[in-house]
Amino acid sequence: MEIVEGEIVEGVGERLLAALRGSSRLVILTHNNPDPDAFASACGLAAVINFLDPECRVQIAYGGIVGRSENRTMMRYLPCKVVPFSRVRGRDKVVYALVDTQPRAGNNVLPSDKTPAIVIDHHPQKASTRALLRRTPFVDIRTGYGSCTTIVTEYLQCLGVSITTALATVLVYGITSETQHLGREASLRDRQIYNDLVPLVNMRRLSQIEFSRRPREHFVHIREAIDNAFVYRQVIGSRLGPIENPDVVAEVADFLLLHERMSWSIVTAYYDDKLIISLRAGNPRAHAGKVVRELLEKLGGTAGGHNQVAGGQLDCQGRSRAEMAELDQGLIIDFLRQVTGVENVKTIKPLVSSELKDPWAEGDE
Ligand SMILES: [Mn+2]
Repeated sequence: MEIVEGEIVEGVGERLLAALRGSSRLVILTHNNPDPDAFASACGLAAVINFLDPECRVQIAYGGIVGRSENRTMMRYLPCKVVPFSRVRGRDKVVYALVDTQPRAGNNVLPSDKTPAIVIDHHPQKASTRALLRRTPFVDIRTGYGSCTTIVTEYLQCLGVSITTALATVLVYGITSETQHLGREASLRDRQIYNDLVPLVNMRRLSQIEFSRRPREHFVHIREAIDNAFVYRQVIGSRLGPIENPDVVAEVADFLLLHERMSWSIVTAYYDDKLIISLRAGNPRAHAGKVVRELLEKLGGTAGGHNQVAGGQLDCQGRSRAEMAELDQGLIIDFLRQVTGVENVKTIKPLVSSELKDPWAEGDE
């Protein structure tokens, strides 16, 4: 059953239970390299399911890794255990829920032969996911919401599930981190739910998560990102080349957009045989999701996102370093053309370094 945007979540308990069809095990999958919104949504949904059916064993799992310091700290404080999907046993005997992602979106590890029981998300639907969603018993996608956490918190409230301090703290971090403290892509509902949750939060813990301490490598990554940073008109970007921590891409994209004169940031990197891209826009009506889809889908990649935050990936298995360098550079030029309207893009300048180096140069990892 599909819930129409803005509809009150009445009857959500019955509908979720019906979707589970009496199954004794539910695996809640987040998107790969989960962010705070994904973790918080998963924990909220786990609390909902535990409340509705205490007999059902709920596990939260993710693909990829958790690299960002804030997210690693958050993970330590989650009210539920979260494991890499590789650690989930009996994958054929469980039912699946997806949060903050959708089947076939290209950013989750839902086995390709599975139809999920539950999909809860705030990203726009893609043509490739539509057929599977029609067969999914419970679908709640609300693109007008700034965070997926807000949707799940509505379920908790609607069902009268008691929200512990630990849960409230991660829910609030899910919302604030996703919306930059309600300043980016947040709706009235995000704000109302945030206001309801704040009195329950352990503020000291919230602060510990947001201002988490970082390892030395973090500073190395930041230095490299700045060394490689370029500007062209109102666009700032950085090509990171091969990396070991995919979370760096989104983090650097956010960081570069702090530049006072820039309205777009783009960051590319290579991880796990994929070229990954993160886009950020300062304008709330920038259609970053559409821009990144146009950029990647013609090359066979997957992409998505909202107005100000978007990303995508392109499978690059078997390509040589030289081919990768060309592809990476080509994507940046294509993007610059699209958002600046300049047909013949040249004189891309370094942000601070004396000259831009090639992140794909041999022996430079
Ligand atoms: Mn989200």
